[in-house]
Amino acid sequence: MATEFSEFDVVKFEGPDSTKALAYQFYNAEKIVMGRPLKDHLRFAVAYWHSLAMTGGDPFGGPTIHRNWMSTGDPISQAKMKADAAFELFRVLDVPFFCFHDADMAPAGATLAETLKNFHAMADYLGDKMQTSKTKLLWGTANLFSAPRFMAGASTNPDPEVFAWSAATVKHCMDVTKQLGGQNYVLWGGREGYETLLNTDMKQELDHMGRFLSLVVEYKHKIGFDGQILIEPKPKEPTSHQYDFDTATVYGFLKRYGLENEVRVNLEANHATLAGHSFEHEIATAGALGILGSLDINRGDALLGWDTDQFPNDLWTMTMSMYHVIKAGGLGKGGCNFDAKVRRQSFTPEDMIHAHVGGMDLCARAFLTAAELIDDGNYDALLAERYAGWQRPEAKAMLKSMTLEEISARAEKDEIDPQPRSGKQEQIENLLMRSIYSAKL
Ligand code: XLS
Ligand code: CA
Ligand code: CA
Repeated sequence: MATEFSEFDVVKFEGPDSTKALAYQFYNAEKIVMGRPLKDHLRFAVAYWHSLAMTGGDPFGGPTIHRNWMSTGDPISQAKMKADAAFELFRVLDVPFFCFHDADMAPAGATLAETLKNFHAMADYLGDKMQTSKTKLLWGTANLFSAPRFMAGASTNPDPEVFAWSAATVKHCMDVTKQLGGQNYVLWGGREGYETLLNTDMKQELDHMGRFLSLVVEYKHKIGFDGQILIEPKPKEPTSHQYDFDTATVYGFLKRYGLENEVRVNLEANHATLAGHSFEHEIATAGALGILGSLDINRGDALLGWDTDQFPNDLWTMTMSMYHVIKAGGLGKGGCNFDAKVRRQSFTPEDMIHAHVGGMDLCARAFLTAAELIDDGNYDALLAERYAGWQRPEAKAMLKSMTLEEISARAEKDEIDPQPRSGKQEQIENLLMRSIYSAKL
């Protein structure tokens, strides 16, 4: 059946000189970079929730985005029309992946059993659509935050029956993710945190969250799901404090519950900035700790203090983010999921396509520039020079075998006298500015 996106042609790569608005200037999917096609490095995904389910509503006003499937027929036929539109959007963008929450793709029923029945029916419907589509599933996840039962959290809820409801939902979501060939399963702790410490037993809640995640990992192995389990850090909103605050906090949590070799992170740009970090900081931290999993691509608004989830447009930060992705060994089974929504006034189907084309082109340009930056080696050479002293034998010995007394004795004997050295920040900034803005791609 024709959908809102059916009338659009597939967006094609036309190169940097193209003047066509709906064409890729930089996302040349098949271009070989570092030995592999660009599309296999970036692994772009459309987020079902923002691109198909968002209505443009905000705390001050109702929906502005009205699609055909939102008002025609019963809930299951609406979900099927939405899926038809989703696969048309994927076709137009020529995007290799998508991501979903259970609640985006299937309507809730009156009971848990009915909700799960709807979900499995829609999973079969999506499975059939995937047979004739190039677009695969990057990750699935459960919405454990919208329904009123989750108002005090899911696995951290004081009511054990909410823990059980959440466990059932995640079990079925993992089954469906596996059924559809998903490559990751994400847990975002929407309300896993607190609004006030006054009514919260933090230790108990953390233990429950640790137990829940252990159950997820155990089930993953039991069903032979060979994708990655990912936690998505976010410091606040909707709760005033979320337990998965940032990458470093999540790593501490994983260590505490013995899951650091089982679970990685799905990092979102706007969550990084809400935590007072840059996106590249979070990626570099995950790289350093060996837990980089996947990326949610978007941006916040420096003038607004909340999670605005806008499509990205900052070339500098995206290039440095991609630099750290490459340094961390790439995204592996992860990818770049556009967890981004068009603005309230951008209600046409064409707006949705423009948004993704711009985001994909920005990431592609950033990745190509980062690869070039690494290839020409000038930036890495400056970094290496800064740490060159650690190549000396006495420096290496401090990291390996020497005791504190031996280090002290050597320092005293050699009468060491370290002098301040320039950090070369402005020189590095200039070098990067030239590389980023004058890259010949
Ligand atoms: C919300 C989160 C959410 C997760 C998936 O802020 O970004 O969309 O990515 O539940
Ligand atoms: Ca996200
Ligand atoms: Ca967000």
